[in-house]
Amino acid sequence: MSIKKALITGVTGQDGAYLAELLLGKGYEVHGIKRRASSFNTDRIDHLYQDPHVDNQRFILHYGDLTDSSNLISIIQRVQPDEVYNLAAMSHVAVSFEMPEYTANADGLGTLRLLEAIRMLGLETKTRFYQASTSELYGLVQETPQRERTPFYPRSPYAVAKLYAYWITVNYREAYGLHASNGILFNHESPVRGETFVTRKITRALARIALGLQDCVYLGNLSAQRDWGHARDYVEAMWRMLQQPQGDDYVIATGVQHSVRDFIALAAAELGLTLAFEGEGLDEVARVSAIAAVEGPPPRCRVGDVIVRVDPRYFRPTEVETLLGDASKARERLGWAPTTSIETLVREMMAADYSAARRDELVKSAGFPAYDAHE
Ligand code: NDP
Ligand code: GDR
Repeated sequence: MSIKKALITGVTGQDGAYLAELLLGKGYEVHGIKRRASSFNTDRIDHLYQDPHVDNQRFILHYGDLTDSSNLISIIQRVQPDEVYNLAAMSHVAVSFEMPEYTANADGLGTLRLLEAIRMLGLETKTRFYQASTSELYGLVQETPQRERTPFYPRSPYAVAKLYAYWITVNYREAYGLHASNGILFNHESPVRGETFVTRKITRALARIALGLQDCVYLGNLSAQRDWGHARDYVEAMWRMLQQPQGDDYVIATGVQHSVRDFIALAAAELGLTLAFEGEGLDEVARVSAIAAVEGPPPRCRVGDVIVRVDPRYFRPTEVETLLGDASKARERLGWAPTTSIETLVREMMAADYSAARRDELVKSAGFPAYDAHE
């Protein structure tokens, strides 16, 4: 039997890294598309790197971009993939308000370019297609919990671009018989989540605050509610969708909801900090109200310190206030269920960011300038 080939766009992102690892573990030959950048951008997949000079390489990277059709056609022609996972996107909701046209091009038309490449190359019956759709499609929610039939009401240029991508995927399935599926994934996180998404911003900042590397973190809407899962569980659902006899659309979620405020409290508790939230809106702060003994160096912050402040810079012109998914269809048809609770997710993220902060602390204490990236 010939070895299965998968092509992953967005392989350098959070989900791309977890999916590449999963597929390599299943024996696939995995091809990934990475963008040309002026500095290295493969941190998340460096552990999977295989020397191109040795035989039987099963992880192969190609330069490419979702805004460049000829490049996509050429890669798909060369690879002849059995499965394409379209994970590439300008994926930051807040940034999409600043770059709406680029977001539409990459996230909306980029999906069309891939589908057209598969069709033009005559691969409709060979190549299965996964589209990274999103709970952001529900936006101003029309029903709770959200399921596959819940009406969409996108609230950002990102979500509107993803709405086009969702429907063009459905259209190619219906028009050309393509095995194409939308995974409507609710928020999923991990230690390699991008540092400017709220969960990672919180775990990274609290670790640095606890070690005295920064004083406080500025955040936006603390009342937003999300259904947060672990990326490792969610890439398994992507793969399962493409193993079904037919393409279809599935909600992937945990069915449990927390606010940003709750997430901060859970992350702080991992460091032995209890927080009191005071005020509302722009005045809101979270103050350390108690410190418990935990393993590792004692936190440098003191009871009474304000460690979270609200900054309107992080408010969005139109916000998605609440999301909660119902993944019953995925459970029944794919046999999929999440395996990671939010407590375990927070613990894993906090542990990784705490050890990264300790490294930075050591570098600083040795007299070198400490690494400090800001949004
Ligand atoms: P990331 O932002 O971590 O990764 C996005 C990937 O897309 C990166 O590899 C990035 O490259 C690449 N990319 C961006 N623009 C282009 C472009 N024009 N051409 C080619 N590649 C590009 O996202 P996630 O891994 O978190 O998410 C994966 C997908 O799932 C995205 O489409 C996202 O919108 C969607 N999604 C994510 C959810 C989540 O909670 N994580 C939930 C629902 C959907 P580079 O590394 O160079 O920036
Ligand atoms: P989201 O994730 O917009 O749901 O999109 P993000 O973590 O950016 O925001 C979640 C909620 O937290 C609020 N928030 C902040 N967000 C950020 N980034 N920074 C802050 O300082 C901050 N303070 C409060 C936000 O307003 C929002 O309500 C993610 C992305 O991965 C998308 O690509 C994906 O489609 C969806 O999840 C499902």
